[in-house]
Amino acid sequence: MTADTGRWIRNFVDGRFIEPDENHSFDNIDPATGLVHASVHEADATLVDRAMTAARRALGPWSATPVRERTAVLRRAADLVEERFEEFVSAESADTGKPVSLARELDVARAIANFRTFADVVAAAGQESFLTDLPGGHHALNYAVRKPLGVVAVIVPWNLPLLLLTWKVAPALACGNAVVVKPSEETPGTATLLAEVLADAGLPAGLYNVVHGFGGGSAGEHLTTHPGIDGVTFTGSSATGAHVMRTVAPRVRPVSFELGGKNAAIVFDDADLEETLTGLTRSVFANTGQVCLCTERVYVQRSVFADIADGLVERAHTLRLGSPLDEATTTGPLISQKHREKVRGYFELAERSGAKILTGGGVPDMGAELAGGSWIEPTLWTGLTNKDRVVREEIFGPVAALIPFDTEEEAIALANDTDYGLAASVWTRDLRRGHRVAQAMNVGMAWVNTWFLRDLRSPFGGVGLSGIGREGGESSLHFYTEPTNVCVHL
Ligand code: NAD
Ligand code: 6OD
Repeated sequence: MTADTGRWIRNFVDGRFIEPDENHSFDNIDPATGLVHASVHEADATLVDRAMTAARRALGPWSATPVRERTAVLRRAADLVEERFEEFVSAESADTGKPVSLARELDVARAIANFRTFADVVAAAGQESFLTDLPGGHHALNYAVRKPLGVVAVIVPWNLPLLLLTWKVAPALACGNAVVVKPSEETPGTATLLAEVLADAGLPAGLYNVVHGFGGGSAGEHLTTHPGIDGVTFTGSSATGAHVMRTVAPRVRPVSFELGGKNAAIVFDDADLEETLTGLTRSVFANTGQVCLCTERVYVQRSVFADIADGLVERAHTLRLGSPLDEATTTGPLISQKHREKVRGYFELAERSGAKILTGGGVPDMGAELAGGSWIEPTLWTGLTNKDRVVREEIFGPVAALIPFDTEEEAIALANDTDYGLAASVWTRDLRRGHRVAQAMNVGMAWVNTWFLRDLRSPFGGVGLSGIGREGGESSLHFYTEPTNVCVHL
């Protein structure tokens, strides 16, 4: 089974790739060069409907398939991604512009881990049961039977395309669901390659369908307005999440939303300087700041403010922007020119708000070959406060504002002063304080002396504008299944 016809990235419906239509296509741009590297077939409403029909048909037999057989397919898929590792790395890097080293270490490695972990989690899952005491020495047995949610719409963004897709598809399939996935229009490649892998792993036709396109008026809207969806799992911006929620509200479907963030780091004066600077550098600049968990607000205790600011600037200068194919490159471009314009808008706003630019603030000269790419300089500011829009709104680029604080209470108040609530990190050698402050963070995930260290069995998600619900481990089991409680009078 192969997806690659050279120029075309095709839709995958009911176990086969669909012949592309020249009149319904869009360009796939390499963010590092600005050059078109493929054409993508845009799915229309009819094709989305075919995908939904195929998924519905495949659902019954799959949900009745023993769990060990379903999870065996996931394990084979993990093995096949491993066999085709470099192909996935190239496809992910070409779509996103991220360095191949990062795609290897993060995206493709995590796709494999997602399949294996959720195979383990679902294979080991039990069910809730309660022995209920009744008057007169009688009892009742309550037990909950978990059934698949059904046909699940999976909508993902462009920043970690394969990681986020497999994070949803693996548990959904293991739990006995069928999926129709809509990758981001910017990054259609690896979702399409995954169709080959899942078919080769023995996944029956109709259980994994890929429809390409945009949001409104395109595949995203066709999918979310389809009457056949039983649930939606969505990762993307808060604004789109809210829109999708309104779309599915009349049909009262379950949603899982992993949305934007404006994440804080709190650095206390007793923190290990080297460890903190290494962690902060990753958390601000990883994937060119395009990770929902990235830190854009760094609160630093006043006595170490200068050390942290100087150290971060020094480390920002060691980042190596360059061709994603160069093994020495640490930092790729932003995803698109459109996104770069948004980030540059915040650069201007920061200056108008009186920010002092410690480093960056512009567009780098990348030489003729990369001149058409959406490159941006890693940027650090001081002189801003929580009142400034730059400190309140998600920018989603390699940027952070450094803000001083004096007391623990002040740091907690500053970090929690946001409409978002995805992630935070706390840097201190005082572990009691680390636990205390991490627990006080109004977020879904808080780290102490580290960042983006993930155990896939732990709950992941956000509060406020950062989302609804949790996925990961048992939380995924809960989202991708519906319990029927059976009460037996013994
Ligand atoms: P986006 O919201 O623009 O798009 C996300 C997906 O939704 C894309 O596939 C897009 O085509 C689709 N979409 C857009 N409009 C739609 C509509 N009307 N109906 C159905 N689908 C629609 O987000 P993006 O720019 O691709 O990604 C960046 C955002 O994602 C950032 O805000 C980032 O914080 C967030 N994000 C969050 C997490 C998390 O786990 N919380 C992870 C990654 C990214
Ligand atoms: O690590 C994960 O499971 C996850 N969902 C990461 C999301 C990162 C956002 O860009």
